[in-house]
Amino acid sequence: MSKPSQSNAVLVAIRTPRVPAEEVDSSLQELTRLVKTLGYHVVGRVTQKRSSDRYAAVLGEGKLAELARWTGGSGKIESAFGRPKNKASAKDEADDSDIEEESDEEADDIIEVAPAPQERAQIVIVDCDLSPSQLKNLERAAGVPVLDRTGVIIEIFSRHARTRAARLQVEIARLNYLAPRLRETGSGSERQGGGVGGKGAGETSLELDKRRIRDRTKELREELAAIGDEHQTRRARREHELTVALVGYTNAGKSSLMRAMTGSEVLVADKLFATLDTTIRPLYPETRPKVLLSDTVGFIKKLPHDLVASFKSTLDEAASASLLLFVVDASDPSFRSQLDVTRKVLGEVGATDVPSLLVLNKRDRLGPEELAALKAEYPDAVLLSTRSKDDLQALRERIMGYFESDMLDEDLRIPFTAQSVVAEIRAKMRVLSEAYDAEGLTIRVRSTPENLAAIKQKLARVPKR
Ligand SMILES: Nc1nc2c(ncn2[C@@H]2O[C@H](COP(=O)(O)OP(=O)(O)O)[C@@H](O)[C@H]2O)c(=O)[nH]1
Ligand SMILES: [Mg+2]
Repeated sequence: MSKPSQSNAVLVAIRTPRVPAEEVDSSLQELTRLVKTLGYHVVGRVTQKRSSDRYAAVLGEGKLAELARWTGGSGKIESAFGRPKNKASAKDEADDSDIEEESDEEADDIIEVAPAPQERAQIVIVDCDLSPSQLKNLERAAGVPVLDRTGVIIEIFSRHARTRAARLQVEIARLNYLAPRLRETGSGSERQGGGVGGKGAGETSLELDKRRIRDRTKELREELAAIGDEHQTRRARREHELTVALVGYTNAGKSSLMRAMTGSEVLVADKLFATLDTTIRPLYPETRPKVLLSDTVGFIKKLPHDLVASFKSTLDEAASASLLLFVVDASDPSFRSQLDVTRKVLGEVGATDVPSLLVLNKRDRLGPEELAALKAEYPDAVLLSTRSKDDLQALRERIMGYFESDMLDEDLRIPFTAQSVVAEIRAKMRVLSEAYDAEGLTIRVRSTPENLAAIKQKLARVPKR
């Protein structure tokens, strides 16, 4: 990686008594994957048991200091200018100390020494949603930007939004998220959160920023309404392309499948490149006709309600696909309910008429009995592991078989004057046989009806000698 120092993250999680430990872990695992998707390298984690995740400082004093060791911050909430804490946070701080003793006993991941400078994190990412003032406090203590779960998800959605409607939708969500988190920016780059009572020259500019956001949001909503249904145009654009969209929860194995089926291992090895790269790629080795695979943004557990609309619009890719692959982690006990949600949401985004195939992934994690039971339960599904070359080949054949069942075999008569058409035929159709004679070429092809019709139209326009 060229600039590792720009991309280290440290994660923060609070374990509250109400949430079972497994849930906190799986949520943190999911967050780790989301954060990697954004191109960050997770260098450390700071977790704490607390009675609530609503404390003004989020973490207790000891844990704040631990966090600061990762980021090089002060570990203190006071601003750099020594402004005393306002009353509200001082009171919270007092509450904190009650819990502090209990929580600091949990020594599972206390880091005694500061990490090496190259291991320092440039961002803190918190696995819960933070109020604007919590975010501000944590940024002060850490001395680096802080992103919460919703912030991470919005960022991922905005990278995955492709159509204009999807981009508008995500932009609206981003502004809604941003508006209450805006704060005064002092002179220079120093972020100076004006305390609760803080009034001053800056306030007008803050008000101005907020008004700009309101205006912009209104504009975006109007634009969104004006676009109406893009479905039709998307369909038209894709008509001649065969696309397969991978859909399912994060961690199901969509990206692994994508990599394995499109031969893009090299690119994915470095996440920074992978995220900049488009997520639509042709099957490799290439097929005739060409089949494109697209990786959608995964379904996320506990998706905040405000983000549901933007999440759905990032699924546009799937709604215009020729075939959907529902990918599930068959070793995850909750895959059936996840599959239900996936199907339901895809119906809601207008993908009801797209044919689909169920892919039960990670079969290497299951025993013979479980495998037999799954086969009986889902006789039409493809049971596979992305780590098995044979399984991947079988899936490839299944996909091609599906498309070919819709295809037509036909003899095309091509005069010598139409060589350019031959190149197009080879690119778009599967050539079954070819024979030359004195006037030209006869090619027997297997093709989608659309491609066949298009080529025949071209051939009809070719001047006869
Ligand atoms: N055991 C096993 N793990 C897999 C398999 N396919 C993917 N994984 C792992 O599952 C995790 C999630 O995979 P990923 O492709 O990133 O999932 P995505 O979130 O759906 O894109 C990764 O740690 C993969 O290495 C498989 O066939 N077997
Ligand atoms: Mg993925």
